[in-house]
Amino acid sequence: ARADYRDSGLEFPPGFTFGSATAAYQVEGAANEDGRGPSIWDTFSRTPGKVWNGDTGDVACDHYHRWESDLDLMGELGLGAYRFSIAWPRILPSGRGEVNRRGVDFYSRLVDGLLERGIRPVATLYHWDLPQALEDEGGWTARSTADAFEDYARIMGEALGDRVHTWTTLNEPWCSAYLGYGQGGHAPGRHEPASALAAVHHLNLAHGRAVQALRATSTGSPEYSITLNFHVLRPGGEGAAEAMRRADALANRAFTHPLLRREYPADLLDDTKSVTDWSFVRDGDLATINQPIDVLGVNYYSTATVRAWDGVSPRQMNDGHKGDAGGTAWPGSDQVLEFIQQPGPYTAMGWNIAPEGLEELLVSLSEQFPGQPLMVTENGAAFDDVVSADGSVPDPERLDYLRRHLTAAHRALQRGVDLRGYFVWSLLDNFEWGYGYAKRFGIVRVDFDTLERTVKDSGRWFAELAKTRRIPT
Ligand code: GBH
Repeated sequence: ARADYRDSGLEFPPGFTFGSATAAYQVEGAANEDGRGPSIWDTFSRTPGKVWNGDTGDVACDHYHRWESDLDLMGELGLGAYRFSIAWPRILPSGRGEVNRRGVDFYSRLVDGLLERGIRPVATLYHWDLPQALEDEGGWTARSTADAFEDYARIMGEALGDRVHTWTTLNEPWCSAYLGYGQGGHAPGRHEPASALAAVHHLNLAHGRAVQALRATSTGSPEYSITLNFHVLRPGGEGAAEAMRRADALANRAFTHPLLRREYPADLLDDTKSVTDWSFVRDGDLATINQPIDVLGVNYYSTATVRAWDGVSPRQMNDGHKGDAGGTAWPGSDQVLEFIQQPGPYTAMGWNIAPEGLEELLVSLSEQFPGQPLMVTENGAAFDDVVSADGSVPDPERLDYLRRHLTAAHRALQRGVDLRGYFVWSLLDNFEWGYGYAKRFGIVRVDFDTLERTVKDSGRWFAELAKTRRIPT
């Protein structure tokens, strides 16, 4: 096998899903329309200094109005599935209570539009846009947020559970907990290590409650899933083995073990005992969290290099628009961990390009959790695209990134991993959280002045792959 992962001609099995992914706040816009309530990302992005250039999701890609032509585009690209998220504040403007029918109707039309085009709807209930009213009551540090999420899941199961192909409860609860409540680079922007760990548990609990509620209400036969972002760790110097164990506990096993093994790892509880006593975990919670899932969603972008940080006081991590990679300390443990810059090459995010990390991650997960089907629910790269004189968008670096990671996914398949599909992040250039519109991940370019869409070379390449199931030459 070639060491650079630049293979072509490799064939994926029949039934392997090729799709694209987006998230509500990143693409929809229409922030104040049809009864949508405010979310923590509206508040955060409107707070000066939090997001690059003061960008917000007020308009984003205007997908809320352009959804039909966006679905046409996906149809033209021959994509088999679309992973989108539902904005909780469109359904329940105050997080709980009265349902906003216009919000429900939008997603109902979207799902029908997908099915009409032969594209499977993969719906995520929570991709970070918590209703602000719930944050005002404590957000994910409060157990009541998991109660509200269960009600929201029941409403969505009743509304769409006859048609959705795959339900995903949460996207990357690691980000919600640690970036939202610990590091503060994501909404709601809090810097409280103990709160981050309470958030980890309440997100896990919310997942379990939501699976139960969706199962009770969905009349079709949807699959159930959660999407996690994993840290594929590399040693960064002295004391790195211990730092890697701690980082693996905090970042990976804090989610996989309650979800799939009905336990919090003993070393995690011990490592964090000076931060919290974990008294927010109540009798019965682990059984609730440990619902069988049909597929585990895996988001992968790069590896992470970690070492112990021996500073005297917890260092402030980077602010959001400078990102979460490189030289950052990570609260939430009684030993501060430091993530350091990795060897390149890098994407425009400063994240290192390491396709072998994806193969390693998929193999490792299938060894740790035998029999658990996996799905790559996000993989992709930001680069500074240049539009040609003829209007086309050649993006050879993104195309190369995708080719190498799809080769890695194929190698994992050949090593026996039960991998069901691959979703590219993202269909469209969109609101890249703390980076605003400065970073472009799309296989389709969006001109943020005219909102015009242009399929990039990587998009045509991905369409060819989806059509032939072979990595194009
Ligand atoms: C995903 O987050 C999101 O789901 C999606 O909304 C977003 O647009 C997309 O990715 C692109 O950012 O400390 O060096 O290991 C990914 C967030 C990025 C968080 C990598 C952890 C680790 C960098 N993850 N980061 S490092």
